[in-house]
Amino acid sequence: MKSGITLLLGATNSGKSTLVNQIVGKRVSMVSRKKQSTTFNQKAVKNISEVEYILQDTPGIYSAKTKISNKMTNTAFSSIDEADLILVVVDSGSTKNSEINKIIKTLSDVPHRAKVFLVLNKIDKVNKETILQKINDLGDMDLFKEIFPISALTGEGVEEMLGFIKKYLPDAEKKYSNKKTLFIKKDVYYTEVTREKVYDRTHKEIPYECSVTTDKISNSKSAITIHQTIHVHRKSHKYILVGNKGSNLKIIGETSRKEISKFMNKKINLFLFVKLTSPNKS
Ligand SMILES: Nc1nc2c(ncn2[C@@H]2O[C@H](COP(=O)(O)OP(=O)(O)OP(=O)(O)O)[C@@H](O)[C@H]2O)c(=O)[nH]1
Ligand SMILES: [Mg+2]
Repeated sequence: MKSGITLLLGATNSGKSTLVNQIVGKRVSMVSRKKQSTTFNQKAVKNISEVEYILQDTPGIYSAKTKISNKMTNTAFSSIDEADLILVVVDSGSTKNSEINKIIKTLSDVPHRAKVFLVLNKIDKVNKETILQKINDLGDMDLFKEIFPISALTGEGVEEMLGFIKKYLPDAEKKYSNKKTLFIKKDVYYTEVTREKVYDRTHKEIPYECSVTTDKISNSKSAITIHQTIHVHRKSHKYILVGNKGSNLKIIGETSRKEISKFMNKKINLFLFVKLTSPNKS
């Protein structure tokens, strides 16, 4: 039996959470076309024959220095010393290398025992020349044991990658039961799902300025009833979030409810409230 932690590091939007979901085969990590969708280091687990892959998703790394970016970057880097393997995930179509340079620098400065691999993601949307160029740009570094061109979205190359990296995982007993895929508390998971739907249905600054809380959960035999509040700080945001005759809020609630229901395999009653609060209260 092999078992170990694989840490995913990369710039925001490079596709780390999509890759975790693709491997686990379930939506356990929040994915968004917007930046900063993952905000904490989240574990998920996948068993394939005699191998237990414990995947650790992280927030995107930022080269820019703002308060929030620093916080996210520090969170992501905080798990480096626990990792057996590290996958550095790069968007093959992106020409920006400042984040990956920051990761490379950190990995050479911070002591760790992990083997490091380069994952060139999103190969479904770039041509071969672009991929080769990227390999040329990043591939000759001593740091990476191997380079995997993959598409986290379509799954291309993912199985081969897992097959290859398993030999670098330590021989160890299984740590988690086969049933366990979710490593966060249920209320955090419910909050994350709704937050993702708010991201999808709003634009510009709103997603970053509002927050979601799960206030009450009650379980019965047939259903789980969840009460949540979306906290906004401006009247105009509340107006946009709720939408014409509540239409936007309705879609947010419905998509969130359906996803939670699919995951929990149970009927979900979801009550969503929108509350105008001052920024430091929510
Ligand atoms: N075409 C294509 N799109 C992808 C692929 N992987 C991820 N995406 C898209 O890229 C966007 C960002 O994906 P995420 O998985 O949220 O990226 P992330 O690295 O987790 O981002 P943060 O959590 O903000 O750090 C989403 O719109 C995904 O659908 C891929 O292989 N191909
Ligand atoms: Mg993410």
